[in-house]
Amino acid sequence: MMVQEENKQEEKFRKVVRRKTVRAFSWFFLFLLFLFAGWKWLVNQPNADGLPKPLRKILHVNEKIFSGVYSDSHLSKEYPKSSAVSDVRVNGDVGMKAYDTSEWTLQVVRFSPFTPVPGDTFYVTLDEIKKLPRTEVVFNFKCIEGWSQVTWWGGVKFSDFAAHYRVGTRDQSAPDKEYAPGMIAKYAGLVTPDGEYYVGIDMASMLHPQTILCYEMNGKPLPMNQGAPLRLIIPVKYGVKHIKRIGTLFFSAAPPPDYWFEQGYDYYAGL
Ligand SMILES: Nc1nc2c(c(=O)[nH]1)N[C@H]1C(S)=C(S)[C@@H](COP(=O)(O)O)O[C@H]1N2
Ligand SMILES: [Mo]
Repeated sequence: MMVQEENKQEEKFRKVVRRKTVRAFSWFFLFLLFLFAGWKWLVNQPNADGLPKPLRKILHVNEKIFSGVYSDSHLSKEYPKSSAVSDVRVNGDVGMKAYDTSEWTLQVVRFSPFTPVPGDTFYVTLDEIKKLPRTEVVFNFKCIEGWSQVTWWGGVKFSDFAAHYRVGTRDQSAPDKEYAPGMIAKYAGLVTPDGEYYVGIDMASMLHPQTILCYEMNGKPLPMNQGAPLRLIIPVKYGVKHIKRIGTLFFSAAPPPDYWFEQGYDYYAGL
């Protein structure tokens, strides 16, 4: 009698366990199905600049939030020179094939919203750039691959360069005053001499006081593999925007082509 009762209880218990197990697995299976359907949906969405539209939208929202939170005057933390590393990492060699820097001049194309006019394109030598006020920045250089290092750079503030050559600014005395008022560049585009690497950057970030056209590293001339003779250092952005070996600088109202953006990365790449 006792044994029978126990068996019954056990049978009942087994049933409950079985039912619960089946139910749990069914939910789990449904969950997997849901994940799979969601993923299918996502990858089948129309693409926007190399990413499924919903993902691109998230990046746009990110950009809105962060460009609002950080004003143009927000400064990146600076460090003493003594904390800068001496063995600066070399990362990325697109557009960095063998090159004779003695041939180099910076090609600058002024923003011309209408048909180009004579004088839109001009060339600046390294000596001319070095005559502009020299500045330095020591900051934590961050790459989207997940590494960072405190590095020390020297050059001219882009804002000083822009004011001197009257490019990409609101200067009313600029020779391009025949351009319609309000039609100022929204972006700068920078390209390596061979056209292989290129970035597009919003003017607010370009004119930021820590953004420099850089020709020195650790107090010495910029090494070849770090972008000699001239690279961009822009602490408010991730490493991808710090283009090495600038050949051409131009300005535009629309976002210029951007190497890593075309691979699906965030255009803004702000910090
Ligand atoms: N011309 C050129 N500039 C470039 C790259 C590149 O591949 N080619 N890589 C970028 C990336 S992803 C990073 S993190 C930094 C690295 O700069 P470094 O080599 O001085 O560390 O350069 C940026 N500038
Ligand atoms: Mo990077």
